[in-house]
Amino acid sequence: MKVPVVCPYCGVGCRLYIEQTPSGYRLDYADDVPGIPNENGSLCPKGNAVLDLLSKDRLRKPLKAKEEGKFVEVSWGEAIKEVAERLREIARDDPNGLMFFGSAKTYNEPNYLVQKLARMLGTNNIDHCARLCHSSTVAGLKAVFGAGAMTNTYRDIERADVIMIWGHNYAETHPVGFRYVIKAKERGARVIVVDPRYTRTAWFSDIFLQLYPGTDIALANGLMHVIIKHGLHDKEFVERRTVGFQELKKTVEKYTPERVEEITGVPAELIEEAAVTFAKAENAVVTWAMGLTQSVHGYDNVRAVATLIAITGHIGKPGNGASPMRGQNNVQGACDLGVLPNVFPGYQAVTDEEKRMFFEEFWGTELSGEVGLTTVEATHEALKGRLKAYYIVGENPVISEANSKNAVKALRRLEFLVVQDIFPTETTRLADIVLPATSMLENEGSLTNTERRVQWSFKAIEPPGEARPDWWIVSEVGKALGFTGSGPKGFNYRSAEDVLREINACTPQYRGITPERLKANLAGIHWPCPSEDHPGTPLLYTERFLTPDGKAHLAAVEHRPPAETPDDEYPLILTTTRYVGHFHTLTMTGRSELLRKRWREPFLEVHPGDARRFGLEDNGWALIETRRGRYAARVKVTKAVKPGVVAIPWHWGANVLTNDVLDPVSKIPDTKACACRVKPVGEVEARRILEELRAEGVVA
Ligand SMILES: Nc1nc2c(c(=O)[nH]1)N[C@H]1C(S)=C(S)[C@@H](COP(=O)(O)OP(=O)(O)OC[C@H]3O[C@@H](n4cnc5c(=O)[nH]c(N)nc54)[C@H](O)[C@@H]3O)O[C@H]1N2
Ligand SMILES: Nc1nc2c(c(=O)[nH]1)N[C@H]1C(S)=C(S)[C@@H](COP(=O)(O)OP(=O)(O)OC[C@H]3O[C@@H](n4cnc5c(=O)[nH]c(N)nc54)[C@H](O)[C@@H]3O)O[C@H]1N2
Ligand code: SF4
Ligand SMILES: [Mo]
Repeated sequence: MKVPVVCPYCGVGCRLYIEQTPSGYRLDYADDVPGIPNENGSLCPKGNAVLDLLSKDRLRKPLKAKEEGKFVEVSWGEAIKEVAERLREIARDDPNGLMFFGSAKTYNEPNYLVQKLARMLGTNNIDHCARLCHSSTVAGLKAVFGAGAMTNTYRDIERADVIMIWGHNYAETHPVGFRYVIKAKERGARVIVVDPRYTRTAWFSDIFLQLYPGTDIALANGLMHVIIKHGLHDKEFVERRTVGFQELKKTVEKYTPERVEEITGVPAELIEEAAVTFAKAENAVVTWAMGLTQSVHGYDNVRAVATLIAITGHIGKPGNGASPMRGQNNVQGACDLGVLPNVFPGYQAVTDEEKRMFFEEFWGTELSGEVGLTTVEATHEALKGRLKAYYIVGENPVISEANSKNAVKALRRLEFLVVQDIFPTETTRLADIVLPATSMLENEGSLTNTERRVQWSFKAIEPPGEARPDWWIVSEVGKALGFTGSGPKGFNYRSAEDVLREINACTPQYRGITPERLKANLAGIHWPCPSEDHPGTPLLYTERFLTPDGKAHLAAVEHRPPAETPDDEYPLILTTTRYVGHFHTLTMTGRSELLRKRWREPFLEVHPGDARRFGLEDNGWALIETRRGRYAARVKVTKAVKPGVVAIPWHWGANVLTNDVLDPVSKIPDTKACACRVKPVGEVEARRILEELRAEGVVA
């Protein structure tokens, strides 16, 4: 029997089938399900390698540390009891001594349960990797449009006449979704790419705006300057559906193409051409990702781009929209279900008395109205000794957090660390208790892709050893903590379906998205879906925005330099990127022999002029240093990067270099621009440096 699952990697949310045969599990393409993002069945290299997750070194039994990194196997009963006792002890003293991490790598149901557990224990200290990712989108879009999600679907991208791709290496990071860009191009659509690197996505561009990292606001303002100067904004839309135009006009007046060229390095004529092309398009979509969001100005970056979309009226109708491409396969769902320090499920603010009273009644306990800590703030607090314990579900901050040496120090300072994962990782190594979870292919549940499409994924594979579903583990901890009330007042669940029914009852956007409906419809349902007879909402804002007055709030924001700019000591800008064949911290793709062979190691991309200046040779080794650390990598001399900029994929541990300075609103760290210096180093020395970092436990 072919079992339908959803790919456990990225936010495109491709479907595939897994079939058990006498010779083992087999992957098959879901080319017979109309309406899904990969209708023709296609998958990318990671999707094609999902069966490698059955790798032999999976976590199979709960583990208890004797000393750092040395574990003994324990029973589930013993592990759960210990976790509950330690959490209870700390919570009794001060619930805000605890920090919880949900996971964009597991289903909606366990995510709902982790935040419920944190909140029932009395703290809103709960967050997840969205903080390092699209937190500036969530905050920035909320300010402009009233809500933080993608406004349209992939089909709208296919229908667009102009697609602007901003700080998003779409072809490598959402490869199957990129098919919609190619289809649009085949129809004659024009593609504008904004990136400091000539990426695989830029190969497909008609207009390429190669800006310096961290200068996005200047560019967006320059585009708006040209549009307003030529009167190409959508006057009727601006009048009827937005507020703040006069102030915006005044602010962008200063951003002449010539001045913007000076700041961004993008030729003035190209700024003119891009602005006119975008504004004149009948239908246009802007997609964006980490190049825009991971900045100390991330919140303002997103507001500037959202404002550009609003003044041209490219929103709220088919073939148009604001498309932040969500990264992890269920990061949208984890945000929707309140794995954030400021909101309950459904983005209901913890500071809103009425919402809090609803959840107090629903869960039957008193709740905190104080906004909790975000991920990187938690690191800073833990370093000061103000946090006592972390419960981490499905994250690997030792490799993924900016300035990772700090993250490791913080984890080592804790009194108690529990990590729930499917593989041993650099983070489980520091844990007191490790809880073995089943992979998403080995249990069932709902998850939400970047288009707000909620899909059900079925259990296709038998889990290894004693690994258990994430929802089961969290509910066992909940019960052991004494939350044994009936219904929503406790953690007595028999299945993921039970949990989804509780989500239906307290999350307005998911009210009509029941397990029965999802199981019967493999293409899923787009939230908001307010009732069981509602078809779901693929396109947002057709009539009004979700701001209190229903209008888009245009943002007039000024360009400011990045947190760190090059100087004599650190003369280059370092940015961090991804490869199509690897996922994040390599815990999953690193176990696929095929992917590992094809994408063997990270390459530092350096412009030929900079290579000459700093004595680097193609395929030789470089030592890269920043104010936070040093790292070694092979060199790729290429004109793909702008002079003055070097780029490296972070999968293997480049976060020893990056800057953990935060955007003041969204609290995202600036992982896309910091100052660095480079020099040649011999292979033996390079490998020694990497070995040293590995021994410290900060690189993969
Ligand atoms: N293969 C693969 N796919 C993935 C992932 C993965 O790890 N591997 N991760 C998933 C996740 S969680 C996410 S969030 C997405 C991320 O998807 P993307 O955001 O597309 O990935 P990145 O390569 O991190 O960054 C995108 C681009 O930003 C550019 N950039 C750097 N600095 C700037 C800047 O200052 N301004 C602008 N405009 N651009 C800049 C970089 O050159 C890079 O090409 O991918 C998802 N898909
Ligand atoms: N320098 C730099 N740093 C970055 C970025 C960047 O562009 N540059 N990007 C940032 C972004 S966008 C993101 S999203 C973060 C990602 O940061 P993380 O979320 O920390 O990275 P992952 O490697 O995806 O970690 C997910 C963990 O979940 C585990 N896992 C997988 N499936 C399951 C499951 O079903 N259950 C459980 N319990 N565990 C599971 C995996 O083995 C893995 O250890 O990194 C951020 N860090
Ligand atoms: S595009 Fe994303 S969801 Fe689709 S197969 Fe690749 S990793 Fe999986
Ligand atoms: Mo992400």
